[in-house]
Amino acid sequence: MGTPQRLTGAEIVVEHLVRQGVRLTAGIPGHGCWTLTDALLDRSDEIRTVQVMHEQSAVHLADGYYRASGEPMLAFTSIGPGATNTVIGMATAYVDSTAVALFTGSPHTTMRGHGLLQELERRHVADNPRIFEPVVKEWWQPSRVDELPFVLHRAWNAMTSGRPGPVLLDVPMDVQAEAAEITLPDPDARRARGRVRPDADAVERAARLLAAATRPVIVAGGGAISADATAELRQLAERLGAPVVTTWNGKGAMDETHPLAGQTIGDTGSTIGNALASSADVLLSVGCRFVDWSASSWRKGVTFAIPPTTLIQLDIDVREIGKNYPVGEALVADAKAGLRDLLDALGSGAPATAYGDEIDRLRAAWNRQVQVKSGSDAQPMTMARAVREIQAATRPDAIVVTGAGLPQGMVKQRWVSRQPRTHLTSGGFSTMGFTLPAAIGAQLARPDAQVLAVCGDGDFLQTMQELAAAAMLGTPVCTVVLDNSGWISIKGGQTAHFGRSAATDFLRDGRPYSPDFAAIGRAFGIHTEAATAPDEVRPAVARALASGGPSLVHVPVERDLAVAGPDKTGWWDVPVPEGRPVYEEQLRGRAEEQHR
Ligand SMILES: Cc1ncc(C[n+]2csc(CCOP(=O)(O)OP(=O)(O)O)c2C)c(N)n1
Ligand SMILES: [Mg+2]
Repeated sequence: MGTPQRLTGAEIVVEHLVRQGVRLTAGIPGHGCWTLTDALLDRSDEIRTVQVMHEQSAVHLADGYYRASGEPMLAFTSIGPGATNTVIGMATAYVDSTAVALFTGSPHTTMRGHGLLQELERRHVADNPRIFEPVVKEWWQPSRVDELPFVLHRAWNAMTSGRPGPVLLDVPMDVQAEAAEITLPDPDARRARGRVRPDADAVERAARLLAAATRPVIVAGGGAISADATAELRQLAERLGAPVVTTWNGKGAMDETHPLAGQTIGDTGSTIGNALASSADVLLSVGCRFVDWSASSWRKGVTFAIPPTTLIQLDIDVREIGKNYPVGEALVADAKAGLRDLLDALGSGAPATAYGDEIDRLRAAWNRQVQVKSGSDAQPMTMARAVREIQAATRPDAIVVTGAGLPQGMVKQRWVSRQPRTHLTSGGFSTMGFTLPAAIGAQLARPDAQVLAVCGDGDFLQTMQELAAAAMLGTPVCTVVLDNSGWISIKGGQTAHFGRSAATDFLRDGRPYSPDFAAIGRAFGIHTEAATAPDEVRPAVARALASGGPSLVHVPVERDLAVAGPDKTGWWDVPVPEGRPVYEEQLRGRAEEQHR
C-alpha cells in the first residue's frame, strides 16, 4: 500500500491510468473536463493526450486501439454535447464487447439540477449518463473525491474482465477539482486475474462428443480473439481435423490460408463456411452470439442446422448460452481456458473425421466464385477487385478497418486475414463512420503496422474530419475511399426487397455526385492518390503506404448493383410489404427460421 497523498480528483484519475499502464487518452476538452486535461499535462511523459475533431471519434479511436492491441485507453469529453456525441461509439463498443473507458464531465455536485450550462436536469439532476444506460457495462457518477479510487478499480475490472465492454465515468467538475488525502489502492490487489475455467465434467462430455464427431466444425467469434485464444483454437482444430469458420468479428481468429480455414459464415460470408457449418454433426462455438447476420437469420440449414447438429457452446457470458440455439453442452468459460481444457481432455490422437478432400473442394469452388468479381478487369472497377488490389499492396500482418457499407462485407468476404487483431470492423452495431477514427486508434496502438481504413464514400463522409487528427499526429493510416456516389449497400437492399430504391443515390442535377475526394485529402495536407483503373490501385496504395504519413487514396468503383456488392451467400430476414418482389420468398423463409 502506498502512503497517503494529497491529490485532486483529476489527479487520482490520472494516477490510476498511469498505474494501469494506460498510455493514451483522446478527446475534446471543454470546461467540464478542464481539470482532467490540466492534470494530464503534468503526466504527459507517461500518458499521451491526442485530439480528435468529434467525440464520436474519440471513442472509435479508443475502440480501434483496444481491438488492435487488447489494451484499453481513455476517451474523454466535456459535459453535455461532447458527452452525448459519444453514444454511437459506446454502443458500437458495447455490442462488439470491446473495452473502452469514457470520462465525461458532469455538473458540480453543489449545483446539480439548477440548470447549469449543458446540464440535462428536467427528469433527474445531472442526467447525461442515463442516455448511456443501454450501451455501457457499468457507469459511475461519484459524488466525493475520496470515492474515486473505489470507483476506478471497479471500472477497470468491469471493462476488462469477463466479457469486455465499455464503461463510463461521469465525474462532477468539483469532484475533479477538489483535493483529498488519498491512499490509492494497489491496482494489482484489486485486479481480477486468471481465466475462468469451465466445469470439468462438462469438458469431459464435450471432449467425448468432439472426439466421436465425423464432421466437427468450430465457429469462432470475437470472443476467441479478445481472449487471445487463437493459438489454442488452431491446435484444437488440428487435433480434431475440424474446419474453423468465423463470424464478422471472429475473422482473423484463424489464418485464412490454413488448410482448415473454413472462412466466414452468414449472408455475406462464404459458400464454404455455410456449407461446413450447416452440415456439422458437432459444432463447437467459441465466443460468438449467433446473430442474424452470421446465422442467416436462423433459417434452418442455410448457415446452421441445430439440431440435428449438436452444439457445444463455449462462452464467458452465461446470458449467451442457449439464447439462439439449444445446447448439447455448455462451457461457461474464458475461451482460451476452455479450449486448453478441451485440448487436455482430448489428449493426443489423430483426427477421426470423414471430410476426405471435401474441404479442399469446397474451398476451390468458393475461390472460383470469388474470382468472378475479384479478378474482373471491368471499368469502372468492381469493389471486389479494388479490395484485392489494396491487399496486394500490403504485408500479411497489415490491419484492415471497415465500417458499415459494401466495403465491410467485401472485406469480410474477400480480404485474406492471417492474424488476430488485423481485421477490425464495427460488426455487431455496423456503425458507419467507424472506419477512419478506429484506424487511427489501431495505428496508435501498433505504430509499426500498416493500417488501412477501407471506407465507402458514405462512411468516410461521416467522420472524414479526422484526417485533421491524423495529419496533426502524423499517423500513417492509409484511407482508401471506395467511391460509388451513394449509400449503395442500402440501395441494393432496397432494390432487392422493394424493386426500387429511395434516397440512396448521391445525385446532383440528376447525375451521380461525389465531392472531390482527392482534393479533400490535399486540403487536409496529407499524401493523396487516385486510382481509376484496377491496375492503378496497387501502386497507388503502395505509394501511399510508403509516404510514411497519413494518406488518402480515392478509388471510384462500379455503382451497378449486380457487380457492386459482396456475393450473397446466406439468408437475411427483413420484413417487406405485400406485393414486393421477395414478399412470398421472405415469408417462406421466415416459416423455416428456427429461433422460436
Ligand atoms: C451511422 C449509421 N447510419 C446509417 C446506417 C445504415 N447504413 C448501412 S450501410 C449504409 C451506407 C454506406 O455507404 P457507403 O459507406 O458509401 O458504402 P456503400 O454501401 O455505398 O459501398 C448505411 C446508410 C448505418 N449502418 N450506420
Ligand atoms: Mg458508397
